[in-house]
Amino acid sequence: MSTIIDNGRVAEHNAGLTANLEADYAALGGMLQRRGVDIEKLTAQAQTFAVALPSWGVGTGGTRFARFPGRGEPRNVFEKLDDCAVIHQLTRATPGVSLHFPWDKTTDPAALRQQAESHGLYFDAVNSNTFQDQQDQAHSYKYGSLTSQNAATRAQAVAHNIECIELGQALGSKALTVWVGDGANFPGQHNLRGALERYLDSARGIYAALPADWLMFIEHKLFEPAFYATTIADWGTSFACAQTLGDKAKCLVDLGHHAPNTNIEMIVARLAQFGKLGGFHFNDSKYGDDDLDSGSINPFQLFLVFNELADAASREGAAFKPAYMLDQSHNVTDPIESLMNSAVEVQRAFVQANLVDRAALRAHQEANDALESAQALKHAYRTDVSAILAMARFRSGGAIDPVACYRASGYRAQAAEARPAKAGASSSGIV
Ligand code: AOS
Ligand code: ZN
Ligand code: ZN
Ligand code: ZN
Repeated sequence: MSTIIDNGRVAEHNAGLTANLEADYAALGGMLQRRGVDIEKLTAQAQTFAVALPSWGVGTGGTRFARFPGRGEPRNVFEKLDDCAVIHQLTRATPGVSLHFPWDKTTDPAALRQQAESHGLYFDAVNSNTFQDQQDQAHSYKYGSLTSQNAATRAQAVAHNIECIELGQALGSKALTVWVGDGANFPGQHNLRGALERYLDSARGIYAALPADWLMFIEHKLFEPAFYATTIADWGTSFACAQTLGDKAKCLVDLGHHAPNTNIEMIVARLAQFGKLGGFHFNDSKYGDDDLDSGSINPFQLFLVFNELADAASREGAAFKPAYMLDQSHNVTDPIESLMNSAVEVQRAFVQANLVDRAALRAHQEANDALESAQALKHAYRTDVSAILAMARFRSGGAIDPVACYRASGYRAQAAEARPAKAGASSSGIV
């Protein structure tokens, strides 16, 4: 595997931290042993963990008010892939990259695939985009795409999704994520049922084009850009659509796409129970679709989501593998640093959930011992598993402290030199 940051530098970074890591790991291992837990098993599990990177996440995000570009932002999909490779090199937890079309469209998919493979990366679900108009597009999505009143607009949106599948096939992807912003800003603007009927009709056209081994993920979102009624606003609608379309259609849960105080882990449990949990867009939020770094606001919620995933995995075994992706917008941090930290936070929740003593929890539940049931979760959640995460990275060839290693590498400064900002450019296809 060709690495972007010199492996010698990573080794040098690790050498300075190995003694402390060994000591922390031994202390944690001893503590876990007294609880009947084998640290080595948890570390081996942590080494298998993977969460895909969003290609759009390596550029600085923005809001509708402004975008403040960072230095050395990637200007095309090949440069985005390089940044993703750095994140995976140091964290060893992000081998998948989720592309977004047409932003990441290339005339040379073979070269892109080759570049990915040379860095030990593969392509995860591809994302379609019918929430904005592209230059020279025949029909506007201003009033909707898959739900448009205009049959030609709907056909164009379906054709775009089918093109995404074809582009994804050339890259080795196995799933298409469809999020549409379609909806209404005013009561009465849409016939609520009619809009969903048109959505389903369009979605059937996309579904019919799925290769046998592909999945279609339906991503719901409560609101924005539609502020009165979003057509695919909640997991109920998403579930109904997935059921209607067929086995290859599943629901995607973006953690920021729910009403405040929604019990997201319960949605996860429901979707898993009925075989419709397709995957996740991980991020965090305080108010809405904030797209903040995973685990930065409500890490306990992230843990509870993984607790449900661990429960589902224990029931269903290897067949249960929802797609894990990050979907974040980085406005005030270096995106590479945010994505590294976020991947580690999601991995942390995964490890903590594996630490839950499920037999004890079940016994407390059966005895109606609410207090001890809650403590069984808290006990796992309060355990600082940082040494396990660092050891997993170290053993997999990554950095013990990814952010520190990245800062010491000077990668951002080199990128700033190699990728001079284009005057007047607002974004390189990154919103
Ligand atoms: C939009 O809010 C969704 O989270 C989508 O996943 C979207 O495609 C992604 O954020 C890229 O813009
Ligand atoms: Zn999303
Ligand atoms: Zn979102
Ligand atoms: Zn978003």
